[in-house]
Amino acid sequence: MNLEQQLNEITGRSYGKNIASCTHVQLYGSILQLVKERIADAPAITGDKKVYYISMEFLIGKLLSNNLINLGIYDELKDILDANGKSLAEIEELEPEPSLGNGGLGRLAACFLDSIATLGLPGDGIGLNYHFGLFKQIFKDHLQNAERNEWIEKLSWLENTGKSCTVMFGKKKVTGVLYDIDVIGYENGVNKLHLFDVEGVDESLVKSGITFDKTKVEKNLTLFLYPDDSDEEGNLLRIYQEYFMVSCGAQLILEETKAKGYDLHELDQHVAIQINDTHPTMVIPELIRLLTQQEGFTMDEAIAVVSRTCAYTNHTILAEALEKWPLAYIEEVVPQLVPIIKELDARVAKKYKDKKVQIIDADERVHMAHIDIHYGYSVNGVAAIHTDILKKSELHHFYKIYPGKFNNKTNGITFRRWLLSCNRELSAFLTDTVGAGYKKNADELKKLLEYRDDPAVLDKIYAIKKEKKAQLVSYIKEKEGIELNPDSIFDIQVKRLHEYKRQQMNALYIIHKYLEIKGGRKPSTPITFLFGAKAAPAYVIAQDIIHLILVLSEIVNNDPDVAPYMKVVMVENYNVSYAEKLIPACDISEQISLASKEASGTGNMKFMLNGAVTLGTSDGANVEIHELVGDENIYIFGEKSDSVIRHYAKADYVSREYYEASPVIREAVDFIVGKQAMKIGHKENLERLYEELLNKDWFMTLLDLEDYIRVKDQAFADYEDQQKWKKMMLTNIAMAGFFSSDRTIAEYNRDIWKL
Ligand code: 26Q
Repeated sequence: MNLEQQLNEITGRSYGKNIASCTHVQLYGSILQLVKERIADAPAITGDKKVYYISMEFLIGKLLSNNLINLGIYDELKDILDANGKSLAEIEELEPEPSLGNGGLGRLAACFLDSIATLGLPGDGIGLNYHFGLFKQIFKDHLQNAERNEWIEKLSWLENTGKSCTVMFGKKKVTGVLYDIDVIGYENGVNKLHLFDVEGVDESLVKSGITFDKTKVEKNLTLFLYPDDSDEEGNLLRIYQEYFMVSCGAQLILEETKAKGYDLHELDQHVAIQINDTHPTMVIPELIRLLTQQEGFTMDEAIAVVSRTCAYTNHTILAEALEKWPLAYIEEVVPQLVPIIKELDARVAKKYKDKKVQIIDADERVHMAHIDIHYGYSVNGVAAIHTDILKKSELHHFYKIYPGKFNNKTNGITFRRWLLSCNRELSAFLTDTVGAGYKKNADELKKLLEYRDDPAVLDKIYAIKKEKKAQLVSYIKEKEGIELNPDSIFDIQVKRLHEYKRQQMNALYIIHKYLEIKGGRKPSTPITFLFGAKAAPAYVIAQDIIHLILVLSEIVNNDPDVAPYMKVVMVENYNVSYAEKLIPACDISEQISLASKEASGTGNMKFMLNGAVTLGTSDGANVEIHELVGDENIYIFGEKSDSVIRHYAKADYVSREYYEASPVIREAVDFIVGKQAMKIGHKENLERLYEELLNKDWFMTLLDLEDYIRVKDQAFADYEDQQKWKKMMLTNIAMAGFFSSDRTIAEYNRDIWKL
C-alpha cells in the first residue's frame, strides 16, 4: 500500500471518511496511527550487548514531525496533505508536548536516544511517566505562575505494555506499570523508551496550580517532575521517585538479560548502564541487592559485576547541585538499601583514608556521586573544559585514585530535530549545496566552507534567516500579542533561569541600551531582545529576574522614543516546541554563563547549527565552538574560568566595588529600583534583586558587565556589514558538524559501552 492509500484506509477505518473530508484533529489521530503502524513494521535493533540510558528526565518534545522524518515520509505526507487541502504544520500544532524534563540534561537524553537508534545501536531509555511533567508557565502581573501541564491524551505515543513489577518501600508495596514509546532511528530500526508509572496514580490529588497531597506516594509518585531546584530542601518524594525508577529499571534489565539466555555473572558483557547524573544512582545498590538476595550472588561477585556495568555522567560542578541525601531519608524510604550502602561505604573507608572520598560523610549524608565514582567503571564530563575542571578541582581527589575512569564526552544535539525538522528551509538548501550526506555524516557540513565567497550561497543563507524571522514574528504576534520588526537584529537567550546563566546581565545591558537610546544614541539597526526561561518555583531570585525582564519589556515596548529601535519580549512557557521556532530565527546567541559554571550547554550548538553567531563566555562547549570557528566568527568576552575559580578560592570578589567604580554599571543597576521600574513592578522583588546584585552577586554579574557591553556593541556594529555577517553565519553552520549527537554517541560507544 502506498502512503496515501494507507492514510485513507486509516481515516476510513477510524472515522468513515477520506483524507479530504477529515478535520485536522482527525488527521492528527490518523497520522499518529499510521506512524505507529510503520514503526511496527520496522526492525527492532538487536545485538549481543545493549545499553540502558537511565534518566529521571527525557525531554522528548513533540514526536510527530521527527518520527515522520526518521521514517523518511515527511515530504511525501506533506504533499499528500497539501493536495487534499490540509496543512501538516497545523496538524503538528495539535500534538501536546510531553515536558518530561527540565532542560539540558533531559533534552540531551532525548537527543541521545535518537542517535543511538540512528547509529543502529541496541539501546533503550529507562525513565518515569510523569503525568504533568514540568509546570506550565503563566505570566500574571509581571510574575511567573506555575500550573499543571497535561500531556497524556487518549491519542498518545505511549503504549501500555501490560508488564508490571513490584517495588517495596520498606513494607509498603507499590506496583509499577510499564509504558513504552518507540524510538525510531533516522532511516534505521527501533529502540524503546521505557517509562514506568505507578498503578493507581490519582490525578485528582492535584488541587490548585501544582500543589498536591504529598503523603500518599502510591497515588502521587509519578504526578510531577521535580523542577531543577538546587536550592530546595531535600524532599522525600524525590527519593521515592528515584528509587521507584531504578528498582523498576533494574528488574527490567535483569529480566531482559536472563530472557536472552545470558548468565548474570557476565552481565557486563551484555549490558551497559549509563547513569544520567546522580539522580539514578540507587540503581547500583539496587542491582547489588537483587543479585545477592534473588540471584544467589555473593556480595563480592555482585559488587564486581555491577561495577563493570555502570557508568556515570556528571552534568554539573555547582557543589550545591550535587545530590547528598541524609541517610535517615533513605532509611525511611528504602530501608532495604541502607545495609548495602553502608557496605559500599565500609569498603571505601577500608581502602581510602581521605575523608573527601567517603560515601557517607560525618553528618550522615550520602554523597550519591561518590557511589557512582567508586562503583562505576567510567566517569565523564560533558565538555572538554568541564571534564578538565572535574579532574583538576571538583573531583580531583577521585581523579588521583581512578585516573583511568575519567573521560570527556562533549555533548551533541540531534540534527534531525534541530535542523531537518525545525529548519526545513535551511536543511533543503544545504542538501542542494553540499549534498544529503551531512544528514548521516554531519562532518560533511564542512563542504559549505567552499562557498565562503559565493554571493549566491551567502545571500540564500541570509534570506532563509529572514524567512525564519518572519515566521517567528507572526507566531509571537499570535501567541504573545506583541508586534516585532522582522528586519531587526534578533538577540536571543533561552534556557532555564539560573543566576549562573546570568539572564540578569543581559537585562542590565538592556537597561543600558534603553538609557542610551533615551539619550539620543540610536542603533543603526533596531534590536529585538528575546528571552525564554522557566524558574524553579522555590528559587526566589530567579523569580525576581523574570519579574525584572517583564517589567523592562513593558517599559521599553511602550516608550514611543525607544520602541522603534528596540523591543524586549519574554515568551511565555518556553519549551522544546518554542525552541524549535526561536532558534532558527536567531542572529545572536546569548551564552553568557559565568566561566566555569555551565558544564556544556547544548542550546549554544543548536543556535550555531542554524546560523546564529555566539556571544559568549569561555565556558562549557562555547570553548569548543570558539576553537572550531576561530576568533573572527564568535564574540567572546569576560573573565576566564581559571581566574573565576581563583576569585572563589580567595573570596575576593566584591560586587559593590564594581558598582562604585563604574558610572555605566551604577546607572544600570540603580534603574532596577528607580521610579520607572518601581511604578510598574513590585517593590519587594525589585529591591531584593538590587540588594542581591550589590551585596552578594555570587555569580559575578558585575565582574563581566562592562566587557559584555563592549563586545555586544561590537557584534551589533558588525551586523551592519552584511557581507561579513553572512560569512560568519556560513562558517558557524559549516563547523557545527562536530556537535552532532551521532558523534557524541559514537564516542560513548567506542570508549564506554563497546556495543
Ligand atoms: C536534583 C535533585 C532534586 C530535584 C531536582 C534535581 C535536578 C534536576 C535536574 C538537578 C539538576 C537537573 C538538571 C541539570 C541540567 O540540566 N544540567 C545541564 O545538563 C546539560 C547537558 O549535559 C548541560 O549542557 C548543561 O550545562 C547543564 O547545566
